[in-house]
Amino acid sequence: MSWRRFIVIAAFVAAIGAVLALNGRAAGRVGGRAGIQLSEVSHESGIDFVHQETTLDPKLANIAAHIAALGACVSVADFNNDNWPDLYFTTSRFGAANALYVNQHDGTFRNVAAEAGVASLNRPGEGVSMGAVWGDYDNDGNEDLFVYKWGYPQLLHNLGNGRFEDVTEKAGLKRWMNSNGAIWFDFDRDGLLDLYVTGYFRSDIDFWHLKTTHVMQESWDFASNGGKNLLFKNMGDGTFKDVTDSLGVGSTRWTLAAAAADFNDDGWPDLYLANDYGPEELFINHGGKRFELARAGLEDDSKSGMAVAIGDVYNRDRHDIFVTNISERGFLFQGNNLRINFLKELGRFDEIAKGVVADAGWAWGAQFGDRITMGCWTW
Ligand SMILES: [Ca+2]
Ligand SMILES: [Ca+2]
Ligand SMILES: [Ca+2]
Ligand SMILES: [Ca+2]
Repeated sequence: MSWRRFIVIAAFVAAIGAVLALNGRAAGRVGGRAGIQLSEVSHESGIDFVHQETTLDPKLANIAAHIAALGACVSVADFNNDNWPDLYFTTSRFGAANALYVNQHDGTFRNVAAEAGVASLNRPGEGVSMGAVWGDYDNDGNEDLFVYKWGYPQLLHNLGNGRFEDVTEKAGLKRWMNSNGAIWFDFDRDGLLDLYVTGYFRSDIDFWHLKTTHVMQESWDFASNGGKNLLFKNMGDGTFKDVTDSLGVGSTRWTLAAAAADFNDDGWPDLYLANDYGPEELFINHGGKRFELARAGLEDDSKSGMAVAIGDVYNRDRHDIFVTNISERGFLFQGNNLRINFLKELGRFDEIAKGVVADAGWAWGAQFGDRITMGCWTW
C-alpha cells in the first residue's frame, strides 16, 4: 500500500472516528460499537497552524468575506522518504508562512518549511496560496510540491536533501491564475505525471489591483465565466507544455475540484469536475489525444460543487462519484450528489443521494471508505 493511499485512509478513519465519537457522546456513551475513539492532539503533536484569509482590493470590501473564505488546505506526503507521512499546510495572507511539518516518528511534528524553502510563498506581486498537491513529476523518487494560488502557482522540486527549489519559471508554469484546485495525473500514460490546474476566478483578475469589480459569476445556475482550467503535459525534461486547447479540457466553469479516474473502463484516465454555480462535467479521454465533454446526465443539473470523491459504492469495480454541494436550509438547498456509474449500460450516472448522504449541511470535503470492514477500502 502506498503511503499516499495510507494517508488518505488514515484521514478518513480520523473523520469517521470523530463522527462516531460524537455520536456516542450524544447517546451518553463514548467510543461506540465500532470501537473507534479519537481525540484532538494537534497541539500536543506540535501543530498549531491557523489559516489566515487573504486580504483583497478595498473595492471588494462589501463581498470580501464571501470571496476570501477559500484557501485552507493540508496535503500529505512522505517528502523525506522515511516512511512516515509529513504535512504541508497553506495559508492565504501576504506575509504569512505556509508550513511543512516533518513527522518525528514519536507522535510529534516539527515545522521545517523555512529551511526547506517552502514557507514564504505568499507575497505581494506573487499571490497567495490556495492549496497544494504532491507528485513526483521527475520520477526521481522524491515527492515534489505544486502550490496553486491566486497569483502565480509554484512548482517546488524536492532536492532530496530536505530542501526544495522553485522551478516554476523554467518549468513553464509561471502563469497567473486564480486557482482553487489541481491534480497530478498521467493523461497520456507515458509514465510522467501531468498537471491539471483549475481556474475559479478569471485569470485576468488581480485581486489586489482590480481593474473592474465585475469578478463574480454571470449566473447562479449555469455560469461559464470562471477561470479557464489548464492542462500541462509533462515533457520529461523538467518543462511542461500547455495542451489545454488541443486536448479540449479548458472548461471556464467555476471549477473548485477535479478528480481523475477511468470512468468508462477503456484504460485511459478521464476527468471529473465539481463546478460552483453550475453543473458537473465529465471529460472522457480518447487515447490521450483529446478529451470529450460527455453527455452523461450531468449537463442540466445545476449545483454548487465543492469537492469530488471517487469510490466503488457497490463493489462493482466501477468508479462512482460523490460531489458535495451547498445544502443549507433557509439559504440554498441543493443536496449532495451520489452518482452511480452506469456509463457502460446506460451512458450516464444515476443520482441516488438521499437522507444524510444528500444533506450533510454546507458540505465541502468528502472521501470514500469502508468503515465496517476496516481494511477493505472501496476505491
Ligand atoms: Ca516523512
Ligand atoms: Ca521528484
Ligand atoms: Ca504524462
Ligand atoms: Ca476512460
